[in-house]
Amino acid sequence: MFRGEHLADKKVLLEVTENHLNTGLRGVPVGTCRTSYVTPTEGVHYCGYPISELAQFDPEDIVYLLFHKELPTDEQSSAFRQDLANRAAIPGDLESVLKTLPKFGHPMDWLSIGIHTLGMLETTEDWKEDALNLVARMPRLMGLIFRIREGRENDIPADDTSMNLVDRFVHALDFEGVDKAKMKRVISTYLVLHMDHGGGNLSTFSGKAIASGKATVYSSMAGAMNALSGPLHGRANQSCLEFVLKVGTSDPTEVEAFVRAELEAKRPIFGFGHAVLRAEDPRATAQFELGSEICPDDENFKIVTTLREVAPRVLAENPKISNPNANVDIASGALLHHIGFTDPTYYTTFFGWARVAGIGAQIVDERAVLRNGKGTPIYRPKYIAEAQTLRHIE
Ligand code: AMX
Repeated sequence: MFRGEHLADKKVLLEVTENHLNTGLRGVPVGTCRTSYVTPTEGVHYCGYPISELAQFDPEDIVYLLFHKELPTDEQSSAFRQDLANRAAIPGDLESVLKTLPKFGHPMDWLSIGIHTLGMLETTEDWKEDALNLVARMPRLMGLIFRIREGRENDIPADDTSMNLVDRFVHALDFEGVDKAKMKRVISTYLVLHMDHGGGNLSTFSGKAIASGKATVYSSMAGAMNALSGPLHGRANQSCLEFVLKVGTSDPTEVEAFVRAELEAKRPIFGFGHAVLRAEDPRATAQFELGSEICPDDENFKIVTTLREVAPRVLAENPKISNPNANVDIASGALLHHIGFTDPTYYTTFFGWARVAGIGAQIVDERAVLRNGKGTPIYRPKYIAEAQTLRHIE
């Protein structure tokens, strides 16, 4: 058993009533999750560790945690890094496929197609092998997506699989005139904070549902990325930076007037509120700490810092809003913008890159570990025929 496993929770039964129907399975228990859970005050925990304790770790060690349910020792950590390096080479011509895609398509569609392509190039029919191979190949795919979409298709640096995950992405990207050390730090933190978020969020659930029919890890993950691309799910981080750019000032009085006007116009205050959390998301806190260290004078970071002071106070005036505090998306866009990623349409791809680890680990658990290794059966929730439909059958 790993740290923080909630055996008691497993005994909670829910009597499903008519009120639960057509609510998107909201709150209906459907399974157990071995990688993470979310609490209202401390947010997400990976294998029992609150995310606030993990934010400084390297992504490789957190991938290890999600797959092995324990943090690695130094020895295990270096062996795992070597293992990822051994898996990292792209087994075929991914570049040519990406070069045929329409550049005006959304980057999330590129990500999904890129993952699908990786699956067409090689699958092993072993859940864990495929999940880890995909984790190891993501940095190159991400780098290629950026470069090819931007028209920098020539002179792409050769892959160096001995590099760590983030270095390999930055190497493929090869941006000029940016502070690469800062870039690596922001991306590394971003990945760790976004790797997993319980079992029932839409992309994770969709990925596991697809895998339950024994589609490959790659097909399941491509589907999960399609789910993540929705504006109500992962794409909220794109909307959040667009919102910050719209605020356009860090003056507290003007920000407050802006927030009130948005609420008056019935528009959401992006970066605030949460379905489960009832405090500031520790992932937001970690990103604010990082921003205060690396870019305190960045205009967008100043705006989000003012929003963090002003918006919760204004939102708290509405008793309907369960959590007026900052969520994970508030500061991530400002940080990514600061290190050179100025186009917010790319932001959800970083989210997707991170989630490949958590969703991959959960797919492995559901397919090869749960129910004494037998795995969960194919998903088949029950839908009840409406009276009108029944009349047609008669
Ligand atoms: N701005 C404006 N209205 C808000 C709000 C916000 N930041 N947060 C909550 N509300 C409103 C809801 O729209 C809802 O209104 P309704 O009763 O008219 O439908 C009411 O307050 C009660 O909502 P809730 O129970 O507090 O939250 P929820 O579970 O329904 O929604 C969320 C959660 C995140 C969708 C919502 O807070 C929101 O829209 N936030 C702004 C958008 C945003 O930042 N999205 C990123 C989410 C990050 C994440 O979860 N990963």
